[in-house]
Amino acid sequence: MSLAELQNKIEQKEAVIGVIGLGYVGLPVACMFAQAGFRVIGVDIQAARVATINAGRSPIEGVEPGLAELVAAVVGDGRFQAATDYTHLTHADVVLIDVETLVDGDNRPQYAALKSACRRLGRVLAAGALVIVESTIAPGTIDGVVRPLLEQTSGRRVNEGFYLGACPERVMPGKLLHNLRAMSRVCGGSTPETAAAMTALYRHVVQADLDTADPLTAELVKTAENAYRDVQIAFANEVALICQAVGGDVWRVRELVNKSPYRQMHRPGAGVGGHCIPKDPWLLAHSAADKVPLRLIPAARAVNDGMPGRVADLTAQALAAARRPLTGARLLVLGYAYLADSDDARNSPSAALVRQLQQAGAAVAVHDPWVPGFQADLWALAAGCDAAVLMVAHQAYRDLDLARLRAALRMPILIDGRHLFDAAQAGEAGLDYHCIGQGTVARRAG
Ligand code: SAJ
Repeated sequence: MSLAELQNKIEQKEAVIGVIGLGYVGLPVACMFAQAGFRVIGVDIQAARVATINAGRSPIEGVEPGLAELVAAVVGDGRFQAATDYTHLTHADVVLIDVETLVDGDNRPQYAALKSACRRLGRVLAAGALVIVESTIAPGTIDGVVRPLLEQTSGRRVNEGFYLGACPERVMPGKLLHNLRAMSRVCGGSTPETAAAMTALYRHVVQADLDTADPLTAELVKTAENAYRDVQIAFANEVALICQAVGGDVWRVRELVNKSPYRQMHRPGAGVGGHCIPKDPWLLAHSAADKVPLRLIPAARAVNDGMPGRVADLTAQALAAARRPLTGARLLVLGYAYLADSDDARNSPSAALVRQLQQAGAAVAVHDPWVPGFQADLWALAAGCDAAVLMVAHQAYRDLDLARLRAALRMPILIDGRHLFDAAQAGEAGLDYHCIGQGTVARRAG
Protein backbone atom coordinates (compact mmCIF):
# COMPACT_ATOMS: atom_id res chain seq x y z
CA MET A 1 0.00 0.00 0.00
CA SER A 2 1.33 3.46 -0.91
CA LEU A 3 1.44 6.26 1.62
CA ALA A 4 -1.24 8.11 -0.34
CA GLU A 5 -3.52 5.06 -0.14
CA LEU A 6 -2.77 4.75 3.58
CA GLN A 7 -3.53 8.41 4.18
CA ASN A 8 -6.84 7.98 2.34
CA LYS A 9 -7.74 4.98 4.53
CA ILE A 10 -6.88 7.10 7.58
CA GLU A 11 -9.04 9.98 6.40
CA GLN A 12 -11.92 7.58 5.74
CA LYS A 13 -11.40 5.98 9.17
CA GLU A 14 -10.99 2.63 7.42
CA ALA A 15 -7.44 2.17 8.69
CA VAL A 16 -7.04 -0.44 11.43
CA ILE A 17 -5.03 1.00 14.32
CA GLY A 18 -2.80 -1.05 16.61
CA VAL A 19 -1.55 0.24 19.97
CA ILE A 20 1.35 -1.48 21.74
CA GLY A 21 1.42 -0.80 25.49
CA LEU A 22 -1.92 -0.18 27.22
CA GLY A 23 -0.74 1.96 30.13
CA TYR A 24 -1.54 5.55 31.08
CA VAL A 25 -0.77 6.66 27.50
CA GLY A 26 -1.68 3.71 25.26
CA LEU A 27 -5.04 2.93 26.82
CA PRO A 28 -6.58 6.42 26.51
CA VAL A 29 -5.08 6.81 23.02
CA ALA A 30 -6.58 3.48 21.89
CA CYS A 31 -9.97 4.42 23.31
CA MET A 32 -9.97 7.87 21.70
CA PHE A 33 -9.25 6.49 18.23
CA ALA A 34 -11.96 3.86 18.75
CA GLN A 35 -14.35 6.59 19.89
CA ALA A 36 -13.46 8.53 16.73
CA GLY A 37 -14.66 5.55 14.68
CA PHE A 38 -11.56 3.45 14.03
CA ARG A 39 -11.21 -0.25 14.72
CA VAL A 40 -8.46 -0.48 17.33
CA ILE A 41 -6.46 -3.47 18.54
CA GLY A 42 -4.41 -3.04 21.68
CA VAL A 43 -1.52 -5.30 22.65
CA ASP A 44 0.02 -5.53 26.10
CA ILE A 45 2.28 -8.16 27.71
CA GLN A 46 0.28 -8.07 30.95
CA ALA A 47 -2.50 -10.66 30.53
CA ALA A 48 -4.32 -9.37 33.63
CA ARG A 49 -4.42 -5.85 32.19
CA VAL A 50 -5.72 -7.23 28.86
CA ALA A 51 -8.43 -9.20 30.66
CA THR A 52 -9.51 -6.15 32.66
CA ILE A 53 -9.79 -4.06 29.50
CA ASN A 54 -11.68 -6.76 27.56
CA ALA A 55 -14.11 -6.87 30.48
CA GLY A 56 -14.79 -3.20 29.75
CA ARG A 57 -12.94 -1.85 32.80
CA SER A 58 -10.00 0.56 33.04
CA PRO A 59 -6.89 -0.75 34.86
CA ILE A 60 -5.66 2.83 35.42
CA GLU A 61 -5.89 3.86 39.10
CA GLY A 62 -6.53 7.37 40.32
CA VAL A 63 -9.01 9.98 39.15
CA GLU A 64 -9.08 10.04 35.35
CA PRO A 65 -12.21 11.95 34.27
CA GLY A 66 -14.10 10.07 31.54
CA LEU A 67 -11.66 7.19 31.05
CA ALA A 68 -13.57 4.37 32.75
CA GLU A 69 -16.74 5.26 30.85
CA LEU A 70 -14.86 5.48 27.57
CA VAL A 71 -13.23 2.07 28.02
CA ALA A 72 -16.62 0.51 28.75
CA ALA A 73 -18.18 2.16 25.70
CA VAL A 74 -15.60 1.29 23.04
CA VAL A 75 -15.01 -2.23 24.34
CA GLY A 76 -18.75 -2.73 24.67
CA ASP A 77 -19.47 -1.82 21.05
CA GLY A 78 -16.58 -3.92 19.78
CA ARG A 79 -14.48 -1.10 18.34
CA PHE A 80 -11.58 -1.74 20.72
CA GLN A 81 -10.20 -5.08 21.80
CA ALA A 82 -7.03 -5.99 23.67
CA ALA A 83 -4.70 -8.97 23.31
CA THR A 84 -1.31 -10.22 24.43
CA ASP A 85 -0.42 -11.77 21.09
CA TYR A 86 1.26 -9.57 18.49
CA THR A 87 -0.27 -11.60 15.63
CA HIS A 88 -3.41 -9.51 16.26
CA LEU A 89 -1.45 -6.64 14.67
CA THR A 90 -0.91 -8.47 11.36
CA HIS A 91 -3.56 -6.40 9.59
CA ALA A 92 -2.94 -3.09 11.36
CA ASP A 93 -2.39 -0.19 8.95
CA VAL A 94 -1.07 2.10 11.72
CA VAL A 95 0.72 0.95 14.88
CA LEU A 96 1.36 3.27 17.84
CA ILE A 97 4.08 2.28 20.31
CA ASP A 98 3.42 3.44 23.90
CA VAL A 99 5.77 1.41 26.07
CA GLU A 100 7.83 2.63 29.04
CA THR A 101 11.20 4.23 28.31
CA LEU A 102 13.10 4.42 31.60
CA VAL A 103 16.67 5.39 32.41
CA ASP A 104 18.97 3.01 34.32
CA GLY A 105 21.02 3.70 37.47
CA ASP A 106 23.60 5.52 35.36
CA ASN A 107 20.87 7.68 33.77
CA ARG A 108 21.24 5.96 30.41
CA PRO A 109 18.12 5.10 28.35
CA GLN A 110 16.82 1.62 29.22
CA TYR A 111 15.06 0.49 26.01
CA ALA A 112 14.28 -3.17 26.76
CA ALA A 113 10.52 -2.67 26.35
CA LEU A 114 10.91 -0.54 23.20
CA LYS A 115 13.32 -3.00 21.56
CA SER A 116 11.09 -5.96 22.41
CA ALA A 117 8.07 -4.17 20.96
CA CYS A 118 9.96 -3.32 17.75
CA ARG A 119 11.26 -6.86 17.28
CA ARG A 120 7.86 -8.49 17.87
CA LEU A 121 6.05 -5.91 15.75
CA GLY A 122 8.52 -6.25 12.85
CA ARG A 123 7.71 -9.93 12.52
CA VAL A 124 4.00 -9.25 11.90
CA LEU A 125 4.14 -5.76 10.36
CA ALA A 126 1.88 -5.37 7.32
CA ALA A 127 3.47 -4.03 4.12
CA GLY A 128 3.00 -0.26 3.85
CA ALA A 129 2.04 0.18 7.52
CA LEU A 130 2.82 3.35 9.46
CA VAL A 131 4.63 2.91 12.81
CA ILE A 132 4.55 5.86 15.24
CA VAL A 133 6.50 5.91 18.51
CA GLU A 134 4.60 7.99 21.09
CA SER A 135 6.84 7.08 24.03
CA THR A 136 9.36 9.73 25.10
CA ILE A 137 12.73 8.73 23.59
CA ALA A 138 16.20 10.24 23.46
CA PRO A 139 16.97 12.27 20.34
CA GLY A 140 18.35 9.89 17.69
CA THR A 141 16.41 6.82 18.91
CA ILE A 142 14.08 6.56 15.90
CA ASP A 143 17.02 6.49 13.51
CA GLY A 144 19.45 4.59 15.72
CA VAL A 145 17.23 1.99 17.42
CA VAL A 146 13.66 1.78 16.08
CA ARG A 147 14.31 1.93 12.32
CA PRO A 148 17.12 -0.70 12.29
CA LEU A 149 15.10 -3.13 14.44
CA LEU A 150 11.98 -2.80 12.31
CA GLU A 151 14.00 -3.20 9.08
CA GLN A 152 15.82 -6.27 10.45
CA THR A 153 12.74 -8.07 11.72
CA SER A 154 10.35 -7.10 8.93
CA GLY A 155 12.82 -7.57 6.08
CA ARG A 156 11.60 -4.31 4.61
CA ARG A 157 13.14 -0.86 4.42
CA VAL A 158 11.73 2.30 5.87
CA ASN A 159 9.89 4.59 3.42
CA GLU A 160 9.51 1.64 1.05
CA GLY A 161 8.09 -1.34 2.93
CA PHE A 162 6.79 0.63 5.94
CA TYR A 163 6.66 4.22 7.19
CA LEU A 164 7.95 5.57 10.49
CA GLY A 165 7.52 8.56 12.77
CA ALA A 166 7.70 9.94 16.30
CA CYS A 167 4.81 11.80 17.94
CA PRO A 168 5.69 12.14 21.66
CA GLU A 169 2.76 12.10 24.06
CA ARG A 170 2.05 15.03 26.40
CA VAL A 171 -0.18 13.39 29.00
CA MET A 172 -0.34 14.03 32.72
CA PRO A 173 -1.93 11.78 35.32
CA GLY A 174 -5.33 13.13 36.21
CA LYS A 175 -5.72 14.82 32.83
CA LEU A 176 -5.06 11.93 30.41
CA LEU A 177 -8.00 12.39 28.06
CA HIS A 178 -7.97 16.18 28.35
CA ASN A 179 -4.28 16.50 27.48
CA LEU A 180 -4.58 14.08 24.55
CA ARG A 181 -7.33 16.25 23.07
CA ALA A 182 -6.09 19.71 24.06
CA MET A 183 -2.29 19.57 23.83
CA SER A 184 -0.51 20.30 20.56
CA ARG A 185 1.59 17.49 19.11
CA VAL A 186 4.73 17.32 16.97
CA CYS A 187 4.32 14.85 14.09
CA GLY A 188 7.89 13.85 13.29
CA GLY A 189 7.68 11.82 10.05
CA SER A 190 10.57 10.02 8.35
CA THR A 191 9.49 11.89 5.22
CA PRO A 192 7.34 15.04 4.83
CA GLU A 193 4.62 12.86 3.29
CA THR A 194 4.75 10.59 6.35
CA ALA A 195 4.42 13.61 8.63
CA ALA A 196 1.36 14.67 6.61
CA ALA A 197 -0.20 11.23 7.04
CA MET A 198 0.47 11.49 10.78
CA THR A 199 -1.36 14.79 11.01
CA ALA A 200 -4.28 13.24 9.09
CA LEU A 201 -4.41 10.55 11.76
CA TYR A 202 -4.11 12.76 14.84
CA ARG A 203 -6.57 15.31 13.42
CA HIS A 204 -9.27 12.77 14.34
CA VAL A 205 -8.55 13.11 18.08
CA VAL A 206 -6.40 16.23 18.70
CA GLN A 207 -8.09 19.63 18.83
CA ALA A 208 -4.82 21.61 19.05
CA ASP A 209 -1.91 22.35 16.71
CA LEU A 210 -0.36 19.44 14.84
CA ASP A 211 3.12 20.56 13.80
CA THR A 212 5.03 18.58 11.17
CA ALA A 213 8.73 17.89 11.58
CA ASP A 214 11.30 15.14 11.25
CA PRO A 215 11.68 12.46 13.97
CA LEU A 216 14.80 14.04 15.49
CA THR A 217 13.03 17.35 15.99
CA ALA A 218 10.08 15.60 17.65
CA GLU A 219 12.46 13.74 19.99
CA LEU A 220 14.33 16.96 20.84
CA VAL A 221 11.14 18.95 21.51
CA LYS A 222 9.68 16.50 24.01
CA THR A 223 12.87 15.92 25.99
CA ALA A 224 13.80 19.62 25.90
CA GLU A 225 10.39 20.80 27.14
CA ASN A 226 10.72 18.61 30.22
CA ALA A 227 14.38 19.42 30.78
CA TYR A 228 13.33 23.08 30.63
CA ARG A 229 10.80 22.50 33.43
CA ASP A 230 13.36 20.62 35.53
CA VAL A 231 15.93 23.43 35.21
CA GLN A 232 13.30 26.04 36.06
CA ILE A 233 12.27 24.12 39.18
CA ALA A 234 15.94 23.68 40.16
CA PHE A 235 16.49 27.43 39.89
CA ALA A 236 13.52 28.05 42.21
CA ASN A 237 14.87 25.44 44.62
CA GLU A 238 18.33 27.01 44.68
CA VAL A 239 16.85 30.46 45.37
CA ALA A 240 14.81 28.85 48.16
CA LEU A 241 17.97 27.47 49.77
CA ILE A 242 19.64 30.88 49.47
CA CYS A 243 16.63 32.58 51.11
CA GLN A 244 16.67 29.99 53.87
CA ALA A 245 20.38 30.66 54.49
CA VAL A 246 20.14 34.44 54.59
CA GLY A 247 16.83 34.78 56.43
CA GLY A 248 14.63 35.57 53.45
CA ASP A 249 11.24 34.24 52.38
CA VAL A 250 11.43 32.66 48.92
CA TRP A 251 7.62 32.64 48.58
CA ARG A 252 7.42 36.41 48.91
CA VAL A 253 10.55 36.77 46.74
CA ARG A 254 9.00 34.54 44.02
CA GLU A 255 5.75 36.52 44.11
CA LEU A 256 7.60 39.78 43.53
CA VAL A 257 10.07 38.37 40.99
CA ASN A 258 7.14 37.14 38.89
CA LYS A 259 5.78 40.70 38.76
CA SER A 260 8.78 41.51 36.60
CA PRO A 261 8.05 41.05 32.88
CA TYR A 262 9.12 37.76 31.27
CA ARG A 263 9.78 36.12 34.61
CA GLN A 264 8.04 32.91 35.58
CA MET A 265 9.88 31.56 38.60
CA HIS A 266 8.56 28.07 39.31
CA ARG A 267 7.56 26.75 42.74
CA PRO A 268 10.37 25.54 45.02
CA GLY A 269 9.54 22.49 47.06
CA ALA A 270 10.37 19.15 48.59
CA GLY A 271 11.49 17.55 45.36
CA VAL A 272 10.63 16.57 41.78
CA GLY A 273 8.99 13.20 41.16
CA GLY A 274 6.87 11.52 38.52
CA HIS A 275 7.35 9.58 35.32
CA CYS A 276 8.52 12.46 33.13
CA ILE A 277 10.55 15.26 34.66
CA PRO A 278 13.19 13.19 36.50
CA LYS A 279 13.84 11.05 33.41
CA ASP A 280 13.48 13.20 30.30
CA PRO A 281 16.43 15.54 30.97
CA TRP A 282 18.71 12.46 30.96
CA LEU A 283 17.20 11.31 27.66
CA LEU A 284 18.00 14.73 26.16
CA ALA A 285 21.49 14.77 27.68
CA HIS A 286 22.22 11.23 26.50
CA SER A 287 21.91 12.22 22.86
CA ALA A 288 24.99 14.46 23.03
CA ALA A 289 26.78 13.13 26.12
CA ASP A 290 30.04 12.48 24.26
CA LYS A 291 29.86 15.64 22.17
CA VAL A 292 28.83 18.45 24.51
CA PRO A 293 30.15 19.12 28.07
CA LEU A 294 26.74 19.05 29.76
CA ARG A 295 26.72 20.98 33.03
CA LEU A 296 23.35 22.69 33.48
CA ILE A 297 21.04 19.70 32.98
CA PRO A 298 22.94 17.36 35.35
CA ALA A 299 23.32 20.16 37.90
CA ALA A 300 19.57 20.86 37.86
CA ARG A 301 18.85 17.16 38.36
CA ALA A 302 21.24 17.15 41.34
CA VAL A 303 19.58 20.19 42.92
CA ASN A 304 16.09 18.70 42.55
CA ASP A 305 17.12 15.22 43.68
CA GLY A 306 18.70 16.88 46.72
CA MET A 307 15.51 18.59 47.92
CA PRO A 308 14.19 15.68 50.02
CA GLY A 309 17.56 15.83 51.80
CA ARG A 310 17.10 19.55 52.42
CA VAL A 311 13.73 18.79 53.99
CA ALA A 312 15.45 16.17 56.16
CA ASP A 313 18.02 18.81 57.18
CA LEU A 314 15.24 21.25 58.08
CA THR A 315 13.59 18.55 60.18
CA ALA A 316 16.82 17.73 62.00
CA GLN A 317 17.46 21.42 62.71
CA ALA A 318 13.92 21.92 64.07
CA LEU A 319 14.26 18.89 66.35
CA ALA A 320 17.71 19.99 67.50
CA ALA A 321 16.31 23.42 68.42
CA ALA A 322 13.85 21.54 70.63
CA ARG A 323 16.72 19.44 71.94
CA ARG A 324 15.38 16.25 70.27
CA PRO A 325 17.93 14.31 68.21
CA LEU A 326 16.78 12.93 64.86
CA THR A 327 18.00 9.52 65.98
CA GLY A 328 15.17 7.90 67.86
CA ALA A 329 12.64 10.55 66.88
CA ARG A 330 9.17 9.50 65.66
CA LEU A 331 8.11 11.42 62.55
CA LEU A 332 4.92 11.67 60.51
CA VAL A 333 5.33 12.26 56.75
CA LEU A 334 2.23 13.75 55.12
CA GLY A 335 2.00 12.80 51.43
CA TYR A 336 3.64 10.04 49.40
CA ALA A 337 2.40 10.68 45.83
CA TYR A 338 4.68 12.70 43.54
CA LEU A 339 1.90 15.20 42.74
CA ALA A 340 -0.96 16.79 44.66
CA ASP A 341 -4.27 14.88 44.53
CA SER A 342 -2.75 11.98 42.59
CA ASP A 343 -2.20 8.36 43.60
CA ASP A 344 0.94 8.15 41.42
CA ALA A 345 4.03 7.61 43.57
CA ARG A 346 6.60 7.05 40.82
CA ASN A 347 9.94 8.61 41.77
CA SER A 348 8.25 10.01 44.87
CA PRO A 349 10.36 12.60 46.74
CA SER A 350 8.73 11.30 49.93
CA ALA A 351 10.29 7.88 49.35
CA ALA A 352 13.72 9.53 49.27
CA LEU A 353 12.93 11.52 52.42
CA VAL A 354 11.73 8.43 54.32
CA ARG A 355 14.91 6.54 53.41
CA GLN A 356 17.12 9.40 54.64
CA LEU A 357 15.19 9.86 57.90
CA GLN A 358 15.30 6.13 58.62
CA GLN A 359 19.02 6.01 57.82
CA ALA A 360 19.44 8.76 60.44
CA GLY A 361 17.73 6.52 62.98
CA ALA A 362 14.25 8.02 63.01
CA ALA A 363 11.03 6.00 63.03
CA VAL A 364 8.77 7.23 60.20
CA ALA A 365 5.01 6.90 59.70
CA VAL A 366 3.60 7.87 56.27
CA HIS A 367 0.10 9.08 55.44
CA ASP A 368 -1.37 9.74 52.01
CA PRO A 369 -5.12 9.95 51.29
CA TRP A 370 -4.59 8.79 47.68
CA VAL A 371 -1.86 6.16 47.74
CA PRO A 372 -2.89 2.60 48.71
CA GLY A 373 -0.96 1.38 51.77
CA PHE A 374 -0.71 4.84 53.35
CA GLN A 375 -4.38 5.58 53.98
CA ALA A 376 -4.53 4.71 57.71
CA ASP A 377 -6.10 7.24 60.09
CA LEU A 378 -3.94 10.36 60.09
CA TRP A 379 -4.61 11.19 63.75
CA ALA A 380 -3.70 7.72 64.93
CA LEU A 381 -0.42 7.99 63.02
CA ALA A 382 0.24 11.50 64.40
CA ALA A 383 -0.20 10.47 68.05
CA GLY A 384 3.08 10.73 69.86
CA CYS A 385 5.16 11.91 66.90
CA ASP A 386 7.90 14.46 67.42
CA ALA A 387 7.18 16.32 64.18
CA ALA A 388 4.98 16.28 61.10
CA VAL A 389 6.58 16.79 57.66
CA LEU A 390 4.30 17.96 54.78
CA MET A 391 5.62 16.67 51.45
CA VAL A 392 2.62 16.84 49.07
CA ALA A 393 0.09 19.67 48.77
CA HIS A 394 -2.96 17.38 48.68
CA GLN A 395 -6.22 19.32 48.97
CA ALA A 396 -7.08 17.11 51.96
CA TYR A 397 -4.19 18.66 53.91
CA ARG A 398 -5.10 22.26 53.10
CA ASP A 399 -7.90 22.19 55.67
CA LEU A 400 -5.99 20.21 58.29
CA ASP A 401 -6.99 21.18 61.86
CA LEU A 402 -3.60 22.50 62.99
CA ALA A 403 -4.70 22.83 66.62
CA ARG A 404 -5.68 19.15 66.60
CA LEU A 405 -2.33 18.30 65.00
CA ARG A 406 -0.56 20.24 67.75
CA ALA A 407 -2.49 18.29 70.38
CA ALA A 408 -1.71 14.93 68.75
CA LEU A 409 2.04 15.51 68.39
CA ARG A 410 4.45 14.90 71.25
CA MET A 411 6.52 17.87 70.03
CA PRO A 412 4.69 20.81 68.32
CA ILE A 413 6.89 20.82 65.20
CA LEU A 414 5.55 21.19 61.63
CA ILE A 415 7.90 21.11 58.61
CA ASP A 416 6.28 22.38 55.39
CA GLY A 417 7.96 21.15 52.18
CA ARG A 418 5.42 22.79 49.84
CA HIS A 419 4.44 26.09 51.53
CA LEU A 420 0.96 24.69 51.95
CA PHE A 421 0.34 26.25 55.37
CA ASP A 422 0.55 29.80 56.67
CA ALA A 423 3.22 30.57 59.28
CA ALA A 424 0.87 32.80 61.27
CA GLN A 425 -1.89 30.18 61.38
CA ALA A 426 0.60 27.50 62.40
CA GLY A 427 1.94 29.80 65.12
CA GLU A 428 -1.56 30.52 66.40
CA ALA A 429 -2.14 26.76 66.64
CA GLY A 430 0.93 26.53 68.84
CA LEU A 431 3.13 24.87 66.25
CA ASP A 432 6.83 25.56 65.69
CA TYR A 433 6.57 26.05 61.91
CA HIS A 434 9.50 25.57 59.49
CA CYS A 435 8.96 26.00 55.73
CA ILE A 436 11.38 25.23 52.90
CA GLY A 437 12.76 28.50 51.61
CA GLN A 438 11.97 30.54 54.73
CA GLY A 439 14.87 31.57 56.92
CA THR A 440 14.69 32.11 60.66
CA VAL A 441 14.14 35.85 60.27
CA ALA A 442 11.27 35.26 57.79
CA ARG A 443 9.64 32.82 60.20
CA ARG A 444 9.73 35.31 63.07
CA ALA A 445 8.30 37.92 60.66
CA GLY A 446 5.79 35.37 59.33
N1 SAJ B 1 7.15 20.57 40.82
C1 SAJ B 1 7.83 21.51 41.62
N2 SAJ B 1 7.74 22.82 41.29
C2 SAJ B 1 7.01 23.26 40.21
C3 SAJ B 1 6.33 22.29 39.41
C4 SAJ B 1 6.41 20.95 39.74
O1 SAJ B 1 8.50 21.15 42.60
O2 SAJ B 1 6.94 24.46 39.98
C5 SAJ B 1 7.28 19.15 41.14
C6 SAJ B 1 5.96 18.47 41.45
O3 SAJ B 1 5.68 18.51 42.83
C7 SAJ B 1 6.21 17.04 40.97
C8 SAJ B 1 7.19 17.20 39.81
O4 SAJ B 1 7.77 18.50 39.98
O5 SAJ B 1 6.81 16.25 41.99
C9 SAJ B 1 6.56 17.10 38.43
O6 SAJ B 1 5.45 17.96 38.42
P1 SAJ B 1 4.72 18.37 37.00
O7 SAJ B 1 3.73 19.42 37.34
O8 SAJ B 1 5.75 18.68 35.99
O9 SAJ B 1 3.87 17.07 36.62
P2 SAJ B 1 4.27 15.88 35.65
O10 SAJ B 1 5.48 15.17 36.13
O11 SAJ B 1 3.03 15.07 35.46
O12 SAJ B 1 4.64 16.62 34.30
C10 SAJ B 1 3.85 16.50 33.15
C11 SAJ B 1 4.75 16.81 32.02
N3 SAJ B 1 4.02 16.57 30.81
C12 SAJ B 1 4.53 15.68 29.92
O13 SAJ B 1 5.59 15.11 30.06
C13 SAJ B 1 3.70 15.45 28.73
C14 SAJ B 1 5.19 18.26 32.08
O14 SAJ B 1 5.90 18.58 30.90
C15 SAJ B 1 4.00 19.18 32.17
O15 SAJ B 1 4.45 20.50 32.34
C16 SAJ B 1 3.14 18.78 33.36
O16 SAJ B 1 2.76 17.40 33.20
C17 SAJ B 1 1.87 19.63 33.34
O17 SAJ B 1 1.84 20.57 34.13
O18 SAJ B 1 1.01 19.35 32.50
